[in-house]
Amino acid sequence: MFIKKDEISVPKFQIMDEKGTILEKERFALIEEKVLIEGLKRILFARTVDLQIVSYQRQGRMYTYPPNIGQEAIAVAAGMVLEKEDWLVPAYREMAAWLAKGVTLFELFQYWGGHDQGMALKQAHNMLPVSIPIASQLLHATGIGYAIKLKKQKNVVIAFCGDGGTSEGDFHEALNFASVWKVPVIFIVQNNGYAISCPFTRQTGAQNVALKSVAYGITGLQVDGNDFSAMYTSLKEVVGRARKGEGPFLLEAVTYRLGAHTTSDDPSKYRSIEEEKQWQEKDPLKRLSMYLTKKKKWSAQQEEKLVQQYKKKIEKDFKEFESSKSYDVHDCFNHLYSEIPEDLKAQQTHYEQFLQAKGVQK
Ligand SMILES: Cc1ncc(C[n+]2csc(CCOP(=O)(O)OP(=O)(O)O)c2C)c(N)n1
Ligand SMILES: [Mg+2]
Repeated sequence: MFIKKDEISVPKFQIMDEKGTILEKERFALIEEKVLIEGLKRILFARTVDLQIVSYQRQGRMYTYPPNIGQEAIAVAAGMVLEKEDWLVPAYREMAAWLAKGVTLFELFQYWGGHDQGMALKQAHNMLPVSIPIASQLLHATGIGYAIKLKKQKNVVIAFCGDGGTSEGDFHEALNFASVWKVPVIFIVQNNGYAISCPFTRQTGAQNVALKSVAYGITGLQVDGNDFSAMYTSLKEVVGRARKGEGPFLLEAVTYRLGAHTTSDDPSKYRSIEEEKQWQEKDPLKRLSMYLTKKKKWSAQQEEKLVQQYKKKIEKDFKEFESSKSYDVHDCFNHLYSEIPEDLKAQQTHYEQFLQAKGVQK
């Protein structure tokens, strides 16, 4: 009489396992080697930028930042399948996809450096700004999908959120209407195991996120998000079907946040070193470089040389950011009220004093 929820199972799609062994030979053969090399280079670049930003933050040269380390294969694959006119609707932990859309390092530094101009997105085409309010962006993604359909365009939307985001009402509303309207939106949930300190087991009573697609009447899939080849292959197919008018898709990318939630978080308070070590073995960068090294298409020396090149570029752009005009402190307070209330005025004075004491104000 009842739906047997525990008997419905969702297989996790994987092509290359943690040791770099190919499990799905036919599918793997369809990926050109140059795509794998490009994927690895982009993961390496995103990783280098990520580590540098954390280091700048630790030196007091950057504000709070959410590290991407360990999750990069997902955003890299998304960035590689998106075409110019396609839309990217980001959360905040998929930097490689923003870079693919044309966000510059300078803008990235500006944004995480607290300057609103960083998300003016002067060069990135068809991308929404980063969304810090969890899952609110998904409604916009469905709306953009609706507009694309209305205009009879062939573009798609890729929208990101995290496992925590799936508990928001906005997630439900976005997926429900995406399904009803059959819009070309691919919802990628980066399930990195945690929403700050809340583990996935306490996020939902469901087995996983992918299964939720069934209830919405949406096609879904669970993918090993640390397997670049699986992410690339599945997204290619999923984007293709959305372009043909086959409606929305829910893709759960299973991964792990190897770093802290943000630079102000301490994960040792809520998870074990053993758990972190287990996931370090599944690192997407390690996996792909291991495979390509075995094939003699990659080497540790080449990787080190690239990291040095990337670091030079990052350092140059970061210095440019540091010597650029900092944001006007008053912009935090302006444009909220026509007449600024007394309590806000007091906050403003306090803030100015704080910045002066830190020697930040230019
Ligand atoms: C609407 C809303 N509620 C709460 C927060 C505070 N908050 C910031 S990040 C976060 C956890 C999000 O976790 P998840 O969706 O899994 O994304 P992750 O950070 O793991 O990438 C929360 C609760 C917020 N930014 N927005
Ligand atoms: Mg999460």
